[in-house]
Amino acid sequence: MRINQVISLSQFIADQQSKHPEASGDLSKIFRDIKFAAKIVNRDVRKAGLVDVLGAHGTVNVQGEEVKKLDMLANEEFKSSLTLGGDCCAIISEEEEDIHHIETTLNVNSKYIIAMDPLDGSSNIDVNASIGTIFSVYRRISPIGEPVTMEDVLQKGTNQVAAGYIIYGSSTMMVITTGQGVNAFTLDASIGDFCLSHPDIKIPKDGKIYSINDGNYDRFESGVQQYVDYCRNSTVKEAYSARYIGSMVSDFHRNLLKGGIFMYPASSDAPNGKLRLMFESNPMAFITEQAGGKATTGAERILDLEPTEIHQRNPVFMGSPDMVDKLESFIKG
Ligand code: AHM
Ligand code: MG
Repeated sequence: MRINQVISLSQFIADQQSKHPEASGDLSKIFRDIKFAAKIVNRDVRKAGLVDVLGAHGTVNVQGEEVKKLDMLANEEFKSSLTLGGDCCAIISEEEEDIHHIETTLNVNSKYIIAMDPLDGSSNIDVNASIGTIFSVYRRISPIGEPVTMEDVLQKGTNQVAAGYIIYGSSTMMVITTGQGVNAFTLDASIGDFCLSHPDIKIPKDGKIYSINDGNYDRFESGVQQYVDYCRNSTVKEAYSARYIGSMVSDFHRNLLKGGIFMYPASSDAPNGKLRLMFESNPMAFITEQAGGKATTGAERILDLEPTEIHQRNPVFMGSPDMVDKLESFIKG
């Protein structure tokens, strides 16, 4: 009998680390903890309609947005798993105003910092559409054992050691990069593990999908409006399709696999756009570039942005390189 070879996420990370004899193995442990939390969040998302976890939590997060119960649960679950694992010394989260220091003896002597959006696309929770978790892993700059500083958590995207997202969709999938390409692992519920399903993902060089909140069109700068006009009015039959669900992980994931551009531009009422550099832009930009795509604010490469505050926002254009080039040519006039 022939048995198909199944590569689990843990096996894959271990194999990658074995190519670097100097690696301590701590990054594998970070993925172990993220994987564990992802499985718990996945369980909660799957039964969200059955138990009382849907709907607003009744508080607002640090950006003044309503916090849903599932956001809170996901935040706690990732924090808990990363704390118990002992290999993460601090977390910054879209749901936390400040640095979350982890002060157990094990954690203070660890070197990794996590930036995360524990449940992105929260407006989709109540309507049963796909949502996701986004994360980045950074190595601290200050000496191990000392209190984690702002400089440790506010690092440029180019400093990411790893990044990824988990999409809770028709299946649950984790898409990751450690700077050696992009790979995706689908959760096989029957064995309870993430298995390599999409090795070495490359985004198509060009695409047909543009994803943008068209309702904001009147408030975009003219270059962005012109690009949207270009996509809408292309004379080539069926040249472009608009696809936008309002859940970054879902919109991004579709474009990564099929080719396309995801856009969340600045608008006259939101001069830096909506998406957060540390929690959404940087991890997705790292994945985009590792898959052969481009990620820009329209003026500069996202991964080169110098962060100045935990919750800062920036305009986002990312996806197939030819589409991003075209968009930039409109912005530059
Ligand atoms: P959230 O982190 O509060 O869920 O907001 C981020 C989400 C993204 O997933 C998505 O791309 C964007 O907000 C959609 O915003 P809009 O509804 O303004 O189009
Ligand atoms: Mg978010």
